[in-house]
Amino acid sequence: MFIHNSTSKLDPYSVKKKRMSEKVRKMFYHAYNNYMMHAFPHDELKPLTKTFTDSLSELGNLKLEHLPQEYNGSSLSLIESLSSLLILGNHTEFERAVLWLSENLTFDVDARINLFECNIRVLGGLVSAHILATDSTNRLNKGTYENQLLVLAEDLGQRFLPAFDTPTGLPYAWINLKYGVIKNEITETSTSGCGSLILEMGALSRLTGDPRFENVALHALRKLWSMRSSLNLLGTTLDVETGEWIEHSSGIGAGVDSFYEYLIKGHILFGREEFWRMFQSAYLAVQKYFRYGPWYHEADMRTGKATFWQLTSLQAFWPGLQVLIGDIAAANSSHREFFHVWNKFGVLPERYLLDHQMLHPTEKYYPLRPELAESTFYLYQATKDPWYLEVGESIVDSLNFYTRVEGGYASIRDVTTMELEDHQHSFFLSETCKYLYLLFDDSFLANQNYIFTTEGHPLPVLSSWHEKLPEAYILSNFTSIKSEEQPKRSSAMSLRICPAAMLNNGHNNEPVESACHIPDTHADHRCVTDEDCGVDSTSCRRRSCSMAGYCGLWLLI
Ligand code: DMJ
Repeated sequence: MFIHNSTSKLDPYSVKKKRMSEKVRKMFYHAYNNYMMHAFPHDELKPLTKTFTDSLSELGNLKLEHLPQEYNGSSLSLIESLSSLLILGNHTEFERAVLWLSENLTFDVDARINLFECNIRVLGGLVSAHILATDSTNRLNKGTYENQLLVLAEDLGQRFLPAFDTPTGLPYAWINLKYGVIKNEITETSTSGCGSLILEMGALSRLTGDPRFENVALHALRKLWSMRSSLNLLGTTLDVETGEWIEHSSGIGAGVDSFYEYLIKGHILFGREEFWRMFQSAYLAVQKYFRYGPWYHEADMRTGKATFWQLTSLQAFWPGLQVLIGDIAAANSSHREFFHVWNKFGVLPERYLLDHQMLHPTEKYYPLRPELAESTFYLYQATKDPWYLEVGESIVDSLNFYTRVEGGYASIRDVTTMELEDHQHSFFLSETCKYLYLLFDDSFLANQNYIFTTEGHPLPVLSSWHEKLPEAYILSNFTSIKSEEQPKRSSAMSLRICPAAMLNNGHNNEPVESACHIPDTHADHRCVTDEDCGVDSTSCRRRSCSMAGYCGLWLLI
């Protein structure tokens, strides 16, 4: 995939991109400046009353019981904004924020936090910003940055470790930052809660040289994977002490979403074949048991029978994930359905009952979620189809029309009335604005391959972090010195898209299989069911099993 210079006269959309990226920049600063003015150093802004909420200790739906009087929050929205500030080119504010956090942030507080949320938002934010701060291209003032963010991240990572001290190695969902796991702690957690920690914890280990963070996250992930059913499906919630499933029904949305995301992104970041194998099986099972045309319903992990026919706002990240593995056709069709629902309501409702064609009676809200913007960004990167720019513009317009208020951006409580709620979630700064900006201006991605964590924090793909480099990576070596003739690639995804023309220009003109290839189970391509068949290397289309028992591209998607 070649980057299109947004200011180039050759790009017929350059004017629109410039106009839209400026619009999104203003959106970000409206949200950020209001947070800094009315809520900082607390966690999140309440844009209607211009006050604050210390939500980190409440994330995951439980209120903190032991919050000390003098607690001023964890500056969550500032941490979440760090990488966005750099992407927008605001080095001065980034540096100011880093210095403030270095001098003032402490995790030694009697606060019971949700491990998953704190991992993706705080640890991920700090680790990503540390890497960006130490990247020479970011021109930070020499001398002012002395790894302070990494010191904070390591301290936080160490406070996470007691959560993994369970008979199964699966971590508790909740931990007190000062005192560790509290007595009679809840033993229920979600699949994403214990199965999507590997990017942040792995990165922390690579940066500090302390293997414990990566080890505990890997151990938990392997344990979780061992609990899959014979259909390669997982449930949504489980008990960390017994290792038993509690909720057997699952889909690709809440409670499970980032589990799938971290398998493929873990593979890209760390080059572990093990993650790729898990991902292949898990992905095929999702496509087989959850997918219904462009929609994804939920199913029982034991039987594969459909349980709930619901579209949820969180599912909208799935097309973006499909872009990473080159399943563009499927990504495109699902994305179109999500956008259709967005258009119908003006934003994406949290839950829509597909079987009743109606909104869920209590989940009619839209908390400024990023997932549709995220998938739109990925699909535009993969296809350069200007239609995705139109989608992005429409998302930006809706956000400004319905959710912008004087004090920031407010969530929508009810998409049927567009009544607002007094909450600007931190992911609006780390994800929603970031993906919209990158859709229109991807210059940040020009010279480095990044993957984005589930909270939108960029982590560079480094060959030194790979345990073993698969051939396809070596042949398209992203660390090689670029000559004038060599096109710049825009991101880690470029290895994953199809058709993979670029990858076919290997040494001696020998054809190289595209990275999205999934081989058939049997080398002779014989099969009993579609599950025995993989994904075609040039078209990235799922093969299916013919009547005669051979894998092939028998059906059009
Ligand atoms: C974010 O915190 C992350 O994207 C997470 O994976 C899912 N929920 C929110 C955004 O909707």
